[in-house]
Amino acid sequence: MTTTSTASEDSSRLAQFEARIAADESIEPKDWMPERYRKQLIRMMAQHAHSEVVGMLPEGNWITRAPTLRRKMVLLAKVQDEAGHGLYIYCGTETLGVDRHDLVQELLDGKAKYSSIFNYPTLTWADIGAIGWLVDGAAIVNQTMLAKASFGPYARAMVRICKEENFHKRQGYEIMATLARGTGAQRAMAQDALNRWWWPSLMMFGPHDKDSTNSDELMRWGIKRKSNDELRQRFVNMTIVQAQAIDLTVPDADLKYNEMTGDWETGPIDWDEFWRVVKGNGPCNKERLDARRKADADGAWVRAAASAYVEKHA
Ligand code: FAQ
Repeated sequence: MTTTSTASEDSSRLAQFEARIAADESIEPKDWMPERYRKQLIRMMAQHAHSEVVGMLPEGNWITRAPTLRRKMVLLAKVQDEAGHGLYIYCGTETLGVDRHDLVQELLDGKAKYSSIFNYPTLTWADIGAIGWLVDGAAIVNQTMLAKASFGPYARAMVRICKEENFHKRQGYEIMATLARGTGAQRAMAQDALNRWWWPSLMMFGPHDKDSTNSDELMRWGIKRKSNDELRQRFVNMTIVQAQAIDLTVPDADLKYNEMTGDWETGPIDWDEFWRVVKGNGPCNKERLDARRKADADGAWVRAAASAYVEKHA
């Protein structure tokens, strides 16, 4: 009897919830939500927060080697921004009833996913340009849509994050444009960085729609507004023109323009490589997790001191 009334109560709440989604209302932390909606948001937001934090490592590697003081200041500011993005999103997950320390522990234990892109090495200064241009560029395309996500705290974090990502993208493109019109060696360095970051950037958008296990549910609940392939195509169309403008060539012999659709069509993406990286076997997965574990251990005394201070003044 109790079970039946709970089930019917839940189905009426679910109907109300879905009506709110259909009316494009923002869902806020204290509102009723299906458990699956909450779980999906925690999964996706935690992966996103981890990506921002792990994403500091490839670029952080170049702060001491930036070629000028101006470049160093810009890069330092950018890397700090990424830390801030991680913090906003971890805060957002806590509105869903989880503790960020548990999420971070899952990352340190190697159980949580983060974006595949951050498992590639930054070999030259041009890689810093390529990351800003391509990786932040891809992040903007993806996150501009997430700024319209149905969950209020996530959507609002995205609005602020996208503003900063725009600055990141511009500084990266400016580095690439400067190198591309520099000496022969600088130009070759820019082209080499584009060659190495192009395909991993396309993989950031996730598997093709037919292989995306979460998309249907996320789109039904207004968390994702566009599919992985739609966003990837939007990014390709924007970026090819930007590469042409600075006379760099995208490393894809099959790339062609489709007059009918107005889309640049790419050759096949190497999904074996993608899954290898996602499963922990990319070029830098071990190095990235080791760096996070070391940072966590080195920061233990700060956390202990902060908690002791809070307890003393409670
Ligand atoms: N890497 O069913 P779908 C940034 C997993 S932030 C690793 O299609 P979904 C800023 C996926 O989790 C970059 N794993 O998944 C920055 C799922 O596994 P699960 C991060 C991936 O969620 C710039 C499985 O594959 N941005 O760059 C990846 O519907 C510079 C099946 O996939 C976000 O996190 C991948 N690339 O769509 C920072 C944005 N793709 O969990 C520093 C928010 C898929 O079922 C420096 N997230 N997987 O075990 C999203 O928009 C979505 O989660 C997608 C994936 C589009 C990433």
